[in-house]
Amino acid sequence: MTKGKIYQSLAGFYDVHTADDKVYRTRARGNFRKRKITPLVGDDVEFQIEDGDKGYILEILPRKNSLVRPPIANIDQAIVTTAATQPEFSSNLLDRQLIALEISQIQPIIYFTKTDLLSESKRQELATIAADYAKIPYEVILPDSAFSDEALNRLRKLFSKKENVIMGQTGAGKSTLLNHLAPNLDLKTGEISAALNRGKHTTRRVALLNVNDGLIADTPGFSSYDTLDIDFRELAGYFPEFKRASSKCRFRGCMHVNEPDCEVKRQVESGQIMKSRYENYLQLYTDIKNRKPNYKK
Ligand SMILES: Nc1nc2c(ncn2[C@@H]2O[C@H](COP(=O)(O)OP(=O)(O)O)[C@@H](O)[C@H]2O)c(=O)[nH]1
Ligand SMILES: [Mg+2]
Ligand SMILES: [Zn+2]
Repeated sequence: MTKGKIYQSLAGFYDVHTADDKVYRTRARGNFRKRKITPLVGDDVEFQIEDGDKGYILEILPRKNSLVRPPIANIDQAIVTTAATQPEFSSNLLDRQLIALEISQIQPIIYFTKTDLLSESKRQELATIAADYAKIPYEVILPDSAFSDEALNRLRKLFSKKENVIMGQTGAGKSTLLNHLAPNLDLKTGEISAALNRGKHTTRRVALLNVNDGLIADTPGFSSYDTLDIDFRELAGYFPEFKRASSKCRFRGCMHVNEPDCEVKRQVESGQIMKSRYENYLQLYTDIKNRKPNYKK
């Protein structure tokens, strides 16, 4: 039996890379399938070689974490590619991604794309938003000019030696960003209109790429969201700045909604906590609280 890591998944095949840099095209055959486990890109696996460069996966080694959207395992860090415009910046979309990452204990890096398309006043607005996210604190990269060397070098430094994933809405600029990081990748970009015309993603492919000493997964992007698989009472804990403030709320277990003497609400009033984050919190809180129980679990 041989050990390796899944670098790519496509149409039921998994490309497994071994430590000696060989690649095997495999299928899933192991016992794990009975446990309803599907191999994911990023999985460390044990597999059996067959016919030289083919094989089948027998075992999936324990995962550190995994994401549903994009489907990937054992991630340290995620670059949340966020369009400053085209599509319009949405704090709701950004916060949902940040929460999903907090739940999976993956470190987010917020990278703003398309900053070159902003008017000066819009740029100022975004700079304030970026500074507020940096205070939470999140790692935020707002390039002075699109794909400036400074921005790219900061990103390269942050993700070397780690397993990273690039995420974000379709058309946010994920593939373009990766091409700037490593021009030899030559990834296809601008597939958004074709994707929309056909009413589905152009590609379901998820692949790990070697970039500057780190691994990074390009992903197809998404047009909608999965509901967050958490209890509404947990939600505030995934907002680092709420969690910090909550020690000063009058009630232990304060949900920061209707309770009196709530420090989170106080900090929203004083501007220490972003109003948009609090509004997104309330919206998600209500959504999660009102949704029907999931009987599949
Ligand atoms: N002006 C401008 N266009 C960008 C930028 N980043 C991406 N684009 C364009 O936006 C479109 C979608 O980019 P793509 O990388 O395919 O997005 P993906 O779906 O997230 O992989 C393409 O036409 C890119 O050329 C940017 O920073 N500035
Ligand atoms: Mg792409
Ligand atoms: Zn509170």
